[in-house]
Amino acid sequence: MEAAAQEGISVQDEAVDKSKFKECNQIAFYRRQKLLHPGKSSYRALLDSVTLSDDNVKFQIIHEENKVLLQVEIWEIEGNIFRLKINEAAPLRARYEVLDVLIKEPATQRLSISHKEAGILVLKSVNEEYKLQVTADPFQIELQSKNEIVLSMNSNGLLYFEHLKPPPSASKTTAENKEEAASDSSKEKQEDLGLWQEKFGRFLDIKAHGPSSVGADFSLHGFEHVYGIPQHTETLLLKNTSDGDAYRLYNLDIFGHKIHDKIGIYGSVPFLLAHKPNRTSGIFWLNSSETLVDISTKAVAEHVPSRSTAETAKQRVLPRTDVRWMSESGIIDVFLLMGPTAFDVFKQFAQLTGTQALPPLFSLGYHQCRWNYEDEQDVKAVDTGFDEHDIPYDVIWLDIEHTDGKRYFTWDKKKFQNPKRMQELLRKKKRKLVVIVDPHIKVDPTYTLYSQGKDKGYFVKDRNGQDFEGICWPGSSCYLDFTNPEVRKWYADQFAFKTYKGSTNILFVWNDMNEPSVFRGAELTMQKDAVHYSSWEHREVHNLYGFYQQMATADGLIKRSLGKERPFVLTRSFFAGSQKYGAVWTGDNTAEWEYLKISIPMLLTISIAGISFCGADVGGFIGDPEPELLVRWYQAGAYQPFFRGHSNMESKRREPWLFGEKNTRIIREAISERYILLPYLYTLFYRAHTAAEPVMRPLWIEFPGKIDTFGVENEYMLGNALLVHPVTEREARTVSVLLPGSEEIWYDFRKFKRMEAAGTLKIPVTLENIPVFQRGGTVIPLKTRAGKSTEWMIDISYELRVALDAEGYAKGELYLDDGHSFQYLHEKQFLHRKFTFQKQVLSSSCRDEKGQYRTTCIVERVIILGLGLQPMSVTTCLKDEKEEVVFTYDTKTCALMLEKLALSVGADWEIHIK
Ligand code: NBV
Repeated sequence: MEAAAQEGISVQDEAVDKSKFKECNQIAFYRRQKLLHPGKSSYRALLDSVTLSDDNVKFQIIHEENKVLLQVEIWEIEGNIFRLKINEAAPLRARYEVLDVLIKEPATQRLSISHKEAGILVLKSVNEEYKLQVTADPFQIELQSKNEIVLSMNSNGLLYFEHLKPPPSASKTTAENKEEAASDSSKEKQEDLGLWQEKFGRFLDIKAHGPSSVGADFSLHGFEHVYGIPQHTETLLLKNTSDGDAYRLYNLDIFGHKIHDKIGIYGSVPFLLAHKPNRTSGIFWLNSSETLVDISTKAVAEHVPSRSTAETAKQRVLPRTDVRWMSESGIIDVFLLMGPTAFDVFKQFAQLTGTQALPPLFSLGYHQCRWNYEDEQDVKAVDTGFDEHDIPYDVIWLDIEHTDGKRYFTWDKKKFQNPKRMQELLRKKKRKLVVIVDPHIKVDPTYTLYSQGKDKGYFVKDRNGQDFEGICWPGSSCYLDFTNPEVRKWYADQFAFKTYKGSTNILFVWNDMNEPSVFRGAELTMQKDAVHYSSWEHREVHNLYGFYQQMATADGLIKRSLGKERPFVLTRSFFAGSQKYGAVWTGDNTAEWEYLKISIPMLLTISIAGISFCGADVGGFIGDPEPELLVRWYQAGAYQPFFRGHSNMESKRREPWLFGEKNTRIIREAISERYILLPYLYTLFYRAHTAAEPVMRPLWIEFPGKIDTFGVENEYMLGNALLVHPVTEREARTVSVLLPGSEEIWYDFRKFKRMEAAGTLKIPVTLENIPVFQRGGTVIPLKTRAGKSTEWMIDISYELRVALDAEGYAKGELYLDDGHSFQYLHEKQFLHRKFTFQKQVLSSSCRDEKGQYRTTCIVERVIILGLGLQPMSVTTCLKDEKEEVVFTYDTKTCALMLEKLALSVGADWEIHIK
């Protein structure tokens, strides 16, 4: 921290101060929007203006008081998605529209007019399943699926649109201006509304273009469970905000953030999911400026239309959730994802923003991080420590101190005299290195990145057109403008091996501080009146800053390998679509039990917002975990997508072997379990990559009809087959586990025992491990043992864990490829196998004929759980060859164990049980 210390920076003291961050009522656009109360909307649709094209439907709406016209456009997008855009019909200047988040211009379908009568326009979708009813006065849109109202917009009359105006001085006569200046009360009022400028403590935000806030309300009919809109330290189920703060989506670096808070931290995805037993829907509010979301669920009497003339219309009381989105600027661009299942909603969101990038296999291993591993010797010692203690690990990380004075892309020459030698050592051990690359650039004319960035005009500007300078780790810093495609290209080129001296192809990257974090800035971030590429103010793009940095970094890693290798980039700040570029983590958590507990709903929320590759710092970043907490955290992390131990500079050393023999053993076992599970995890990532299925899922996704699962956040499903219940209480002797679904059969994943019944069970626990259950009806591919790292495990044989359902049936799959290149994509170098158990036969067949990857690996062990009777014989059949197999059958657990098999992973074979 020396450079920062020289500058007198102590962010660790500075940031915990809550007064540095705004409460909702300190946000001017929020106060302004809140002046509009639910009621009759002032907007009226001009249905005479309707035009219908192959692409969309357009019409205008007018505000009855200010008479400003807004243009409404509605699209139907293939796959049950509707898009609604509202912008000024004739804005004073162009308003910002988010770029680069949608992977392509969505393919549209032609909406047609179903009928039009006075004041009502009804549009129908191509397949006639959906109807969109536009009511003119007040303007309102209702979306129905087969006569069921699913969603409506502006039914609470909260559509809000601040049209752009000339600054007061330009629009008013001098006399008017003088009069205003003379009136203190009017001046105060102006400041309070924060129209042209807004104060927060000593900070002043000058709004060159004046107020430009937008907002709208949506009602979700019949829904009382809503999820999503990360990132907050909050519960999985979104809470009612009626008597408190709204959920804030504004990327901020809040060191020591507290738990159960709706303030935005680090990343935002403005995507909300609503679920009821027969339907899941989603709302994606595509806006990258500061956004607030109010949520209110209530029971309302709804009118049920009569199905026949004989039947009279009824009233019934139904839940309804109202969601009010408020953004500081931009336009209204919202996607309504109609599901109807949760998996459909995930696909629809991925159709818009992309799927999870397929991670290189090593990155699913265990990562060892610390601020900081001091020098080459330290790295070597930690690396050796893992081998000495027989603990698998894949990656060691270097934090900011590895650089020459926080000049990223450089090395501290004293501590890291020969970075290539260090990497060669790691390479020999089949391990990788990740280094941190922050977005701030030290103001130092001798630093190439700075001088080039300056000369080329690549930094974000302040409102006066000078390079914006803020304080961060290196002291005075400039911030690269990643919203500029040319800057991104140049930045990506910095990762070329010949440019980034001392880097090799085992070096991967970590983007931190990219909210962006600006010490001493308002709310510790960049001021909103800073100016980006194409003259857009920072307020428009704030939530996209980290997204763009990760995009450029991932691109750089791909480019340096000439397009051959998959990148790995971890980012702290993110937005919708960040899944395309790598992984995210939840930032600076604390080494306390409550933070372990909240990490589960936080990761679930990020996962269902499209970003499967997520994790929380194992052990808790700030402070020192007691050994029991650390052990429990490893056990939880081993079953979460991104698995990294990390600790703060002021925390004590925390390598897994520093807590006594017993704890070392238990941690070793937890990490080894993770490595054994990798074939399953990698297959899940392939499904996330190809079919947008979240790797880590809330129970309700797998059990959409079971209301008792809707609020569960202390356990989760890993894929469809494993239920994981981390232990998050000190000295726990039992945990209460919900095994959902009355028809389901669950098996203890380690003891093979079939659980007596589904429902809530008290499960005894010891420190040894956490409860994990396999769902009947599934087959999980595993490795038969762990190795020193993923690369050491390529040839290790497989085990199939077959768990039978009530019908004696099970199925599962295995995906594999070289684990690092793009050949799976371009040269079909992958293998996708399918396993089915039915009528006492386990068969292995090809799931995707396109795959051409060859492996010599074998399935060595098969364990079948829940086999009612001891078999007389077991035979393997490979082509025409039949072979009797020796087996053991445990009458207590009803588990059949087949060992010493040699069934080729890539071949079709069967195992017959008689
Ligand atoms: O680079 C230092 C840390 C890093 O270890 C941590 O993971 C980040 O979340 N970084 C924040 C900056 C300083 C935090 C006080």
